[in-house]
Amino acid sequence: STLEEMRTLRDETERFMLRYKFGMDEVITKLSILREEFGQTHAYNPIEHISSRLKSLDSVIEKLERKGIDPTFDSIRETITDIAGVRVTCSFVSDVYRVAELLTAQGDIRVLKKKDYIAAPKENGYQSLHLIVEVPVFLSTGTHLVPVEVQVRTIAMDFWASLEHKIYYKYDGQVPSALVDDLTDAAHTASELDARMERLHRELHGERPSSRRPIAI
Ligand code: 0O2
Repeated sequence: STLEEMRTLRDETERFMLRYKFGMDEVITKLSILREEFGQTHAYNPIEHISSRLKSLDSVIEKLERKGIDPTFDSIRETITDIAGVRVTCSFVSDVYRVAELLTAQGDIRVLKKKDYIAAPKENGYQSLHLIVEVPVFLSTGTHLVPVEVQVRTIAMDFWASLEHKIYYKYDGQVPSALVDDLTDAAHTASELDARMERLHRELHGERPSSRRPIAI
Protein backbone atom coordinates (compact mmCIF):
# COMPACT_ATOMS: atom_id res chain seq x y z
CA SER A 1 0.00 0.00 0.00
CA THR A 2 1.00 3.65 -0.34
CA LEU A 3 1.13 4.04 3.42
CA GLU A 4 3.52 1.11 3.65
CA GLU A 5 5.67 2.63 0.92
CA MET A 6 5.73 5.96 2.72
CA ARG A 7 6.74 4.30 5.97
CA THR A 8 9.50 2.38 4.23
CA LEU A 9 10.81 5.55 2.63
CA ARG A 10 10.69 7.39 5.96
CA ASP A 11 12.63 4.62 7.70
CA GLU A 12 15.15 4.42 4.89
CA THR A 13 15.67 8.19 5.05
CA GLU A 14 16.15 8.09 8.80
CA ARG A 15 18.70 5.28 8.49
CA PHE A 16 20.48 7.16 5.71
CA MET A 17 20.82 10.37 7.73
CA LEU A 18 21.73 8.52 10.91
CA ARG A 19 24.93 7.21 9.32
CA TYR A 20 26.13 10.78 8.89
CA LYS A 21 25.40 11.48 12.53
CA PHE A 22 27.41 8.40 13.51
CA GLY A 23 30.30 9.51 11.30
CA MET A 24 30.16 12.90 12.97
CA ASP A 25 30.14 11.28 16.41
CA GLU A 26 33.23 9.24 15.52
CA VAL A 27 35.13 12.35 14.45
CA ILE A 28 34.02 14.28 17.54
CA THR A 29 35.23 11.40 19.72
CA LYS A 30 38.60 11.35 17.96
CA LEU A 31 39.00 15.09 18.47
CA SER A 32 37.86 14.96 22.09
CA ILE A 33 40.37 12.20 22.81
CA LEU A 34 43.16 14.19 21.18
CA ARG A 35 42.14 17.21 23.21
CA GLU A 36 42.08 15.38 26.53
CA GLU A 37 45.24 13.38 25.91
CA PHE A 38 47.15 16.38 24.63
CA GLY A 39 46.15 18.36 27.71
CA GLN A 40 47.41 15.52 29.91
CA THR A 41 50.70 14.97 28.11
CA HIS A 42 51.64 18.54 27.29
CA ALA A 43 49.74 20.54 29.92
CA TYR A 44 48.58 22.63 27.02
CA ASN A 45 45.48 22.55 24.89
CA PRO A 46 45.52 23.09 21.13
CA ILE A 47 41.72 22.79 20.86
CA GLU A 48 39.57 25.54 22.31
CA HIS A 49 36.19 24.37 21.17
CA ILE A 50 34.47 21.64 19.12
CA SER A 51 31.03 22.11 17.59
CA SER A 52 29.04 20.12 15.08
CA ARG A 53 25.95 20.23 12.93
CA LEU A 54 24.02 17.84 10.76
CA LYS A 55 22.66 19.33 7.55
CA SER A 56 18.90 18.96 7.33
CA LEU A 57 17.47 16.82 4.56
CA ASP A 58 15.80 19.97 3.20
CA SER A 59 19.08 21.83 2.79
CA VAL A 60 20.70 18.74 1.29
CA ILE A 61 17.94 18.64 -1.35
CA GLU A 62 18.21 22.41 -1.90
CA LYS A 63 21.94 22.04 -2.49
CA LEU A 64 21.34 19.24 -5.01
CA GLU A 65 18.75 21.35 -6.82
CA ARG A 66 21.25 24.23 -7.03
CA LYS A 67 23.65 21.80 -8.68
CA GLY A 68 20.88 20.60 -11.01
CA ILE A 69 20.97 17.01 -9.74
CA ASP A 70 17.94 14.82 -9.01
CA PRO A 71 17.76 13.98 -5.31
CA THR A 72 18.18 10.24 -4.71
CA PHE A 73 20.05 8.42 -1.94
CA ASP A 74 22.79 7.62 -4.45
CA SER A 75 23.12 11.17 -5.76
CA ILE A 76 23.30 12.52 -2.21
CA ARG A 77 25.92 9.94 -1.29
CA GLU A 78 27.99 10.76 -4.35
CA THR A 79 27.82 14.55 -4.36
CA ILE A 80 27.10 15.92 -0.89
CA THR A 81 30.05 15.52 1.45
CA ASP A 82 29.13 18.14 4.05
CA ILE A 83 26.02 16.59 5.61
CA ALA A 84 28.07 15.90 8.72
CA GLY A 85 30.07 18.94 9.79
CA VAL A 86 32.50 19.38 12.65
CA ARG A 87 34.14 22.68 13.51
CA VAL A 88 37.28 22.89 15.60
CA THR A 89 38.43 26.19 17.05
CA CYS A 90 42.06 26.56 18.09
CA SER A 91 43.94 29.42 19.73
CA PHE A 92 46.83 29.53 17.30
CA VAL A 93 47.36 28.93 13.58
CA SER A 94 50.08 26.36 14.29
CA ASP A 95 47.52 24.41 16.34
CA VAL A 96 45.12 24.36 13.39
CA TYR A 97 47.69 22.45 11.34
CA ARG A 98 48.74 20.32 14.30
CA VAL A 99 45.16 19.19 14.97
CA ALA A 100 44.53 18.52 11.27
CA GLU A 101 47.72 16.46 11.12
CA LEU A 102 46.92 14.45 14.26
CA LEU A 103 43.44 13.65 12.99
CA THR A 104 44.35 12.75 9.42
CA ALA A 105 47.33 10.62 10.50
CA GLN A 106 44.92 8.16 12.14
CA GLY A 107 44.79 4.79 10.41
CA ASP A 108 41.05 4.62 9.84
CA ILE A 109 40.74 8.15 8.46
CA ARG A 110 41.03 8.87 4.76
CA VAL A 111 41.31 12.44 3.48
CA LEU A 112 39.01 12.90 0.49
CA LYS A 113 39.62 16.61 0.04
CA LYS A 114 41.59 19.40 1.63
CA LYS A 115 41.14 23.13 1.10
CA ASP A 116 43.55 25.46 2.81
CA TYR A 117 41.85 28.82 2.98
CA ILE A 118 44.52 29.93 5.46
CA ALA A 119 47.35 29.61 2.96
CA ALA A 120 45.01 31.00 0.28
CA PRO A 121 42.15 33.02 1.86
CA LYS A 122 38.94 33.55 -0.10
CA GLU A 123 38.48 36.91 -1.79
CA ASN A 124 36.27 38.20 1.03
CA GLY A 125 39.01 37.33 3.53
CA TYR A 126 37.54 34.03 4.78
CA GLN A 127 40.14 31.78 6.39
CA SER A 128 39.87 28.18 7.61
CA LEU A 129 41.34 24.79 6.92
CA HIS A 130 38.68 22.53 5.38
CA LEU A 131 38.99 18.78 5.27
CA ILE A 132 36.60 16.19 3.97
CA VAL A 133 37.52 12.99 5.77
CA GLU A 134 36.03 9.55 5.40
CA VAL A 135 35.52 7.61 8.60
CA PRO A 136 34.28 4.03 9.05
CA VAL A 137 31.07 3.49 10.99
CA PHE A 138 30.51 -0.06 12.23
CA LEU A 139 26.85 -1.07 12.15
CA SER A 140 24.88 -4.31 12.38
CA THR A 141 24.55 -4.11 8.59
CA GLY A 142 28.29 -3.86 8.09
CA THR A 143 30.91 -1.15 7.80
CA HIS A 144 29.90 2.11 6.19
CA LEU A 145 32.38 4.78 5.10
CA VAL A 146 30.97 8.19 5.90
CA PRO A 147 32.29 11.58 4.73
CA VAL A 148 32.57 14.30 7.36
CA GLU A 149 33.50 17.91 6.72
CA VAL A 150 35.95 19.23 9.30
CA GLN A 151 36.60 22.97 9.49
CA VAL A 152 39.59 23.93 11.58
CA ARG A 153 40.20 27.58 12.37
CA THR A 154 41.49 29.98 15.02
CA ILE A 155 39.31 31.93 17.43
CA ALA A 156 39.95 35.09 15.38
CA MET A 157 38.96 33.35 12.12
CA ASP A 158 35.85 31.97 13.80
CA PHE A 159 34.90 35.37 15.21
CA TRP A 160 35.15 36.87 11.73
CA ALA A 161 33.32 34.01 9.97
CA SER A 162 30.38 34.10 12.41
CA LEU A 163 29.82 37.80 11.86
CA GLU A 164 30.29 37.55 8.10
CA HIS A 165 27.78 34.70 8.00
CA LYS A 166 25.18 36.77 9.88
CA ILE A 167 25.72 39.79 7.62
CA TYR A 168 25.55 37.62 4.50
CA TYR A 169 22.21 36.19 5.62
CA LYS A 170 20.81 39.55 6.70
CA TYR A 171 21.44 40.92 3.19
CA ASP A 172 20.43 37.66 1.54
CA GLY A 173 23.81 37.42 -0.17
CA GLN A 174 23.64 40.97 -1.59
CA VAL A 175 25.95 42.66 0.92
CA PRO A 176 26.59 46.38 0.12
CA SER A 177 30.10 46.78 -1.26
CA ALA A 178 31.21 49.21 1.49
CA LEU A 179 30.34 46.56 4.05
CA VAL A 180 32.13 43.87 2.04
CA ASP A 181 35.25 46.08 2.04
CA ASP A 182 34.96 46.64 5.78
CA LEU A 183 34.65 42.92 6.35
CA THR A 184 37.65 42.14 4.17
CA ASP A 185 39.61 44.75 6.09
CA ALA A 186 38.51 43.18 9.38
CA ALA A 187 39.68 39.79 8.07
CA HIS A 188 43.15 41.27 7.54
CA THR A 189 43.09 42.62 11.10
CA ALA A 190 42.11 39.19 12.39
CA SER A 191 44.93 37.62 10.41
CA GLU A 192 47.44 40.15 11.81
CA LEU A 193 46.22 39.39 15.31
CA ASP A 194 46.74 35.68 14.65
CA ALA A 195 50.31 36.34 13.50
CA ARG A 196 51.07 38.46 16.59
CA MET A 197 49.53 35.95 18.97
CA GLU A 198 51.49 33.16 17.31
CA ARG A 199 54.75 35.07 17.85
CA LEU A 200 53.90 35.72 21.52
CA HIS A 201 52.94 32.07 21.95
CA ARG A 202 56.27 30.94 20.54
CA GLU A 203 58.13 33.33 22.84
CA LEU A 204 56.26 31.94 25.80
CA HIS A 205 57.31 28.45 24.82
CA GLY A 206 60.84 29.48 23.94
CA GLU A 207 60.51 28.32 20.38
CA ARG A 208 62.11 29.94 17.40
CA PRO A 209 59.74 30.36 14.43
CA SER A 210 61.63 27.70 12.46
CA SER A 211 61.55 25.15 15.27
CA ARG A 212 59.51 22.04 14.51
CA ARG A 213 59.94 20.17 17.76
CA PRO A 214 56.75 19.30 19.61
CA ILE A 215 55.57 21.66 22.30
CA ALA A 216 56.74 20.75 25.79
CA ILE A 217 56.14 22.78 28.89
P1 0O2 B 1 26.96 25.99 6.68
O1 0O2 B 1 25.63 26.44 7.14
O2 0O2 B 1 28.08 26.52 7.50
O3 0O2 B 1 27.05 24.53 6.43
P2 0O2 B 1 30.74 22.54 -1.58
O4 0O2 B 1 30.10 22.39 -0.22
O5 0O2 B 1 32.00 21.73 -1.72
O6 0O2 B 1 29.78 22.41 -2.71
P3 0O2 B 1 32.50 24.67 -1.47
O7 0O2 B 1 32.36 26.13 -1.82
O8 0O2 B 1 33.52 23.91 -2.22
O9 0O2 B 1 31.08 24.04 -1.62
O10 0O2 B 1 32.77 24.48 0.05
P4 0O2 B 1 33.84 25.22 0.91
O11 0O2 B 1 34.42 26.36 0.18
O12 0O2 B 1 34.78 24.18 1.41
O13 0O2 B 1 32.97 25.86 2.09
C1 0O2 B 1 31.83 25.31 2.63
C2 0O2 B 1 31.60 25.80 4.06
O14 0O2 B 1 32.66 26.63 4.52
C3 0O2 B 1 30.35 26.67 4.18
O15 0O2 B 1 29.27 25.83 4.42
C4 0O2 B 1 30.68 27.54 5.38
O16 0O2 B 1 30.47 26.85 6.59
C5 0O2 B 1 32.16 27.76 5.21
N1 0O2 B 1 32.46 28.94 4.39
C6 0O2 B 1 32.99 28.95 3.16
N2 0O2 B 1 33.14 30.19 2.70
C7 0O2 B 1 32.70 31.02 3.67
C8 0O2 B 1 32.63 32.45 3.79
O17 0O2 B 1 32.97 33.20 2.89
N3 0O2 B 1 32.12 32.93 4.95
C9 0O2 B 1 31.72 32.14 5.98
N4 0O2 B 1 31.24 32.72 7.07
N5 0O2 B 1 31.77 30.78 5.89
C10 0O2 B 1 32.27 30.22 4.77
P5 0O2 B 1 27.79 26.20 3.99
O18 0O2 B 1 27.14 24.94 3.53
O19 0O2 B 1 27.80 27.35 3.02
O20 0O2 B 1 27.11 26.70 5.26
